[in-house]
Amino acid sequence: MQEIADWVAMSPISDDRNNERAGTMIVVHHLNNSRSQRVLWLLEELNTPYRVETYRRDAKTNLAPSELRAVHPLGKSPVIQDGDLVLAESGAIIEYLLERHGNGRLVPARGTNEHVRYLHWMHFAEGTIMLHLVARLYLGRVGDAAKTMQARVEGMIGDELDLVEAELTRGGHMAGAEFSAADVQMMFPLEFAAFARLVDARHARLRDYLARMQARPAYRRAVDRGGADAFDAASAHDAAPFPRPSR
Ligand SMILES: N[C@@H](CCC(=O)N[C@@H](CS)C(=O)NCC(=O)O)C(=O)O
Repeated sequence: MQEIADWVAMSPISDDRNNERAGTMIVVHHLNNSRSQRVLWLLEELNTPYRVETYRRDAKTNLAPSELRAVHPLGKSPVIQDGDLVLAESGAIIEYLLERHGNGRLVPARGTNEHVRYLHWMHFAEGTIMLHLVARLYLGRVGDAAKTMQARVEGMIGDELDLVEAELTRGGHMAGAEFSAADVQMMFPLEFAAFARLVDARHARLRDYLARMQARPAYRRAVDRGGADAFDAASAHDAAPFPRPSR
């Protein structure tokens, strides 16, 4: 396992010009049934070439294999490598890839309402709804002692899904009429919520949105590259099972 101090000492700062001269290709360290699906999907939307290194969750613990710790000290997915750069945290990866390979695509113009909404959903995905979905998953394993907290967390998730439902009346995407990287970032928690059966009859637009996103050609190509995904309606039957959070 790589020590954290060694990893910091490596100064993982990419020198773009050197990478381009060396013709290096982005490597996506992809874990099945995970947030790295976001990165594959974004790269497909951008038509940016990349190589996939696949890791499988442990069939019993559902955790990532220890090999991922050799790539990044936290051992989580996604991680990308671009030349000398090693970068974790899906939101940061998305912003980095857009800056380097986006040429302005998939980000609403600065100074517009859409851009503000884009910022909101980009941060909301990991900072709010994913936090509550993971809390619910863990509290579900505690038993009766966690019931009060679980009800509180479920209430917050319900409000958050209602907010997404309302947002979708304003143009059909997370940041207005146009598809953007906020859709890529938000899909994982929304798919996870649907998988946990938290998306219900109140969320008709959200259900339609999930189907529309999963039908995008770039999303389908990402599944082809990364392998069947437990949260994708079309390939879930071929995916390694993911333990469904209980109610
Ligand atoms: N906030 C991080 C979360 C990273 C994360 O927790 N990834 C999960 C997969 S969705 C993981 O690697 N889990 C395996 C494990 O914890 O062993 C991100 O957005 O990249």
